[in-house]
Amino acid sequence: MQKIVGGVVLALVLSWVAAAPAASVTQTPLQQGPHDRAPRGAGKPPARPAAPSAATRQAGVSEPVRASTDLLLSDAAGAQLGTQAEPHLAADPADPSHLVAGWQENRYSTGGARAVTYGVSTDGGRTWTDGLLPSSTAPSGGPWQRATDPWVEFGPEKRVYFASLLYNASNPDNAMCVSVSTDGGVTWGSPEKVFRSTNGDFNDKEALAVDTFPSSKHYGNVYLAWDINKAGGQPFSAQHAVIARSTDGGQTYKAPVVLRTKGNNVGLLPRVGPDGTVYMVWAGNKKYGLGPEGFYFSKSTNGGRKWSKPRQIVNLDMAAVPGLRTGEFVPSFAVDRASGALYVAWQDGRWTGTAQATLIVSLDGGATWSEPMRVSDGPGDAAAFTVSVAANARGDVGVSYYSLRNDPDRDWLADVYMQVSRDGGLTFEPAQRITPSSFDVRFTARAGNAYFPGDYTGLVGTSTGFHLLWVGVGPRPGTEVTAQPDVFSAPATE
Ligand SMILES: [Ca+2]
Ligand SMILES: [Ca+2]
Ligand SMILES: [Ca+2]
Repeated sequence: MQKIVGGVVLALVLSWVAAAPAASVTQTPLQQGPHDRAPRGAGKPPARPAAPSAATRQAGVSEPVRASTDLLLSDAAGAQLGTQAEPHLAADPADPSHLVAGWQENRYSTGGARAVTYGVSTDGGRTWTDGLLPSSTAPSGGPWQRATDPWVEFGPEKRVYFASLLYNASNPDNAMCVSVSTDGGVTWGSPEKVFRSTNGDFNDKEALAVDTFPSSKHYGNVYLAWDINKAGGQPFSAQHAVIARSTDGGQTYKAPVVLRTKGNNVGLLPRVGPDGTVYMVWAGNKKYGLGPEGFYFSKSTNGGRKWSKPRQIVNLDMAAVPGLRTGEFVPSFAVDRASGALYVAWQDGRWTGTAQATLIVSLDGGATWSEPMRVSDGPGDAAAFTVSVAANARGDVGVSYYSLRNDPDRDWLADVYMQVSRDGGLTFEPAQRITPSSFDVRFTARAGNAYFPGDYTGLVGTSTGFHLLWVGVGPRPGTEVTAQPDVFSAPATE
């Protein structure tokens, strides 16, 4: 049931680019299923489950803080008012209480958002300030119609990089862009166009990494990776994996290096190891048009100029979640800054037929990988989805995910959970519930026919613990809109 075959997988792949300006892009519905039925109590919030029992929450878990403030509540451009989606999070390696976030603001159901927003906290996530990323889309004084795929990372000395996909819905113009802040995320420059396409190619799903290791020969290098959906097919003909680098703090970027042209390639995620090696993990397959078969791996030991031949490191038993668009074919990838251990986590259907958080580990720079292990410890029929992994300064490994385990029907009531390993991913402590009460995912934004918290969430390691950033639905006292998605933040420590 959960295993998706053939054409539906293709539709899911294309759903990432369904809002591409190419007129020939067809919005193919996701699986028909329970999401088509009317929400319970349509038009008003569904009945919420009883308040969580204290027993389900553990010491050391703080009350979540709302990080987003609905910057575009009077927006009249047809986007979904008050919706935030797809949050990402970075912590300054030199001061992990300094957090910078990015998310989508007012999501369009047809793809992308009205704007992307940055959030800054200098007190470990207790308080946040948010603002529209300047000069990007119209609401922030920029030329673009839509923004999406926010990705933030710290560089050295309070530099922060915010990557986004900026594009137009009315013409084929789209670009991979990176904005730079030199004051820790308080103010931002205009987005630098790393790579732009106007010929029908569609650039998508970027992620960024920065070398923040002073002893590395490539200290300060910025690496931006993404896929290019090539024009000329039905609607595309290929999906190339590429990586561009900047050696001048994001002022200019070299022409991208092509990692792989064969098959599909999506979800590219670069990470830098303590010796300056750049590692890349992404989802791919052998033949373009088929669904993702596994995760691919490549690395560069000379600052991103040359890359090892991509190879598959693990197979993927893709597990979608009915009615939701989740991170079902997006790997999360973390490097331990001290040991250099590599961690890749995702949702996989191999354990129970339903998505479960899954991890593989490499202790030798990606030469060999552990067998997959199941991390999520909820009931086998409750999906654990949109998984994130991070390592902290103590060498602990954290894995976070949304879970439907508190919904007796296993369909709409979600919580965020966190699991920690103290032994490098060999064993995990029982899941900690991060959300104090379940939220109904049907109040998140719509992407096509699916509810959409985002293709990923935020998770970072701090000095002794972790910090999470996710999209949930919380109480909104004093506003007319009582149920809508917001970005929430919480620490999880020992
Ligand atoms: Ca909101
Ligand atoms: Ca996305
Ligand atoms: Ca995208």
